[in-house]
Amino acid sequence: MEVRMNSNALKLITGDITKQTTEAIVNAANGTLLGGGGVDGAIHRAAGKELVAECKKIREEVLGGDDLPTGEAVITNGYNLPAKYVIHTVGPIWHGNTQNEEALLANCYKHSLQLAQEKGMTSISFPSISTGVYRFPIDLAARTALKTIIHFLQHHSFGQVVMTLFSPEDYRVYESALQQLLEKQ
Ligand code: AR6
Repeated sequence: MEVRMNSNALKLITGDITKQTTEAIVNAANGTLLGGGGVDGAIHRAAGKELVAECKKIREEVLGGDDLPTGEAVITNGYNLPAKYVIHTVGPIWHGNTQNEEALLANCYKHSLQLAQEKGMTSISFPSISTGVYRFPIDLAARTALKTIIHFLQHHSFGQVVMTLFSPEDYRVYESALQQLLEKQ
């Protein structure tokens, strides 16, 4: 499914984000930036060892040895990936929406898009942040992600944003959320 917004496009696809050819792909990382399972593990495996080395450097030199806070984003090269850059963001762990999880998830999308635009990029692919190991309910995550992306595309001239959903079930959730949001406009 693809929708146009001003000069921008928002596309939903089913697929593997490590294969995407947009200028940047987004990683659903953890605060350490040192890799993990799920999409994070897949991105690090496909990019090669140089990716974790650059992440370590950012952790030491930019973050003073601390974790990247939830909702923030940093950028590295993509190394062996087709995408030139990886934007690493940390989604919230779901605690029943008692810890500002919706706003923190929106920040992941907003800050990743802002970083991509600051770097002059015109295309980016996102995975479904927080809906795996971090257990954020996918219907609420889909609404939050798509609302944030649509708001950004309505106010900026960017290019193409691709939501890369890993399963047909996840795709259907995002597709129906997008249809509902567009009907409301
Ligand atoms: N391409 C696209 N989507 C994928 C891929 C892929 N190759 N692999 C998995 N997904 P998760 P989180 C989907 O658990 O919930 C890591 O260990 C997956 O089906 O990867 O944000 C980190 O280090 C799901 O829909 O991320 C953190 O510790 C979505 O990506 C923690 O998991 C997100 O699932 C982050 O948890």
